[in-house]
Amino acid sequence: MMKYDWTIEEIRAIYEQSIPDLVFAAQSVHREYHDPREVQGCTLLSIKTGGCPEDCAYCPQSAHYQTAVERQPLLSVDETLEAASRARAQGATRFCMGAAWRDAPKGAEFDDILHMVRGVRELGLEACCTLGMLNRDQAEALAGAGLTAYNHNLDTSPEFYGEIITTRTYDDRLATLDHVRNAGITICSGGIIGMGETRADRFRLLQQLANRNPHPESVPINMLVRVEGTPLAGSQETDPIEMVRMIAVARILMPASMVRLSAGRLALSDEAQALCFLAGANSIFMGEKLLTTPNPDKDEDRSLLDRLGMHLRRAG
Ligand code: SAM
Ligand code: DTB
Ligand code: SF4
Repeated sequence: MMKYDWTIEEIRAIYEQSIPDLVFAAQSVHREYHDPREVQGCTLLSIKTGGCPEDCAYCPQSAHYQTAVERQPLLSVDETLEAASRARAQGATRFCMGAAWRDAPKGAEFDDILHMVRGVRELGLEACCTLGMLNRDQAEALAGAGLTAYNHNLDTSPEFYGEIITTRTYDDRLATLDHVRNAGITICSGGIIGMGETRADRFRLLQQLANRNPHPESVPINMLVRVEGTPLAGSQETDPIEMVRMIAVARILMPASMVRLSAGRLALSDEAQALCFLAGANSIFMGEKLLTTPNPDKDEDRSLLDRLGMHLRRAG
């Protein structure tokens, strides 16, 4: 049942159940809407890397922090489409292009992005971009090029947001999501756990996502990747069980959405990842790199899915 008026008390009650009860509830919902053996493979490519003017405390690409990330200007359309072909050959059905921008550019660079989107669609892949803030015209142009989805994470609760990012507001984020929705592009929006937030912040993030009507079609749940040089480098390790809870609750609140087990998989055992799939995760990023940080390689993922009797969603 679709519901868009979740209260914090309802979310808390779901989140704080025992793991057997929570995972059972999530798996039951999952089976009503999805094939429990199937996972979507998405491939990420950083098309513009580093030097970002925003100060997101988790991010190795912010120009505010000294990290090992090397800056790279926008890739060419050809380089990007070659990477998309390789992703398709590896079994990905969605190709996600990420850029370290505060907002999407205008002019020649934006035209390149539109070409990339058209090219990715022509390969028969879903195309997703994450380029920072968009205005209405940019969202409409991306829709015209055939963009499937736009990723723009809310990251955390409105209350905790200012502790993590000071160069933009939660309302800026919501405004871009509205432009994306109004242009007819599907929304990919989720968050990060392990940044020092409380459970109450997680409930509020889940509430913000689940009370959007329609729900975001895809919900990435990231576990903080602690990167040397960022303010959050010394954060405490995240308990993988909290990741399972986040995924399960996202699945229950947004039954038809794709829930993506996103950044942080290298810090999860095979067994923890299996629990995440049981809890309703049905999408992963494939390939040895996310945007700038490492990710399990495709052979490891194939072998894990094999051992679990699961498989990647086939194209088409
Ligand atoms: N600049 C654009 C933006 O912020 O929307 C797009 C790229 S940005 C890197 C995309 C998302 O990556 C962020 O919203 C954040 O949720 C996630 N992310 C960045 N660094 C991360 C980290 N160290 N650990 C986990 N997730 C991270
Ligand atoms: C999302 O939620 N996670 C991805 C994607 N959307 C763009 C990005 C994760 C980035 C992790 C840090 C890095 O590799 O730079
Ligand atoms: Fe820039 Fe995005 Fe990183 Fe924030 S998360 S610093 S906006 S690249």
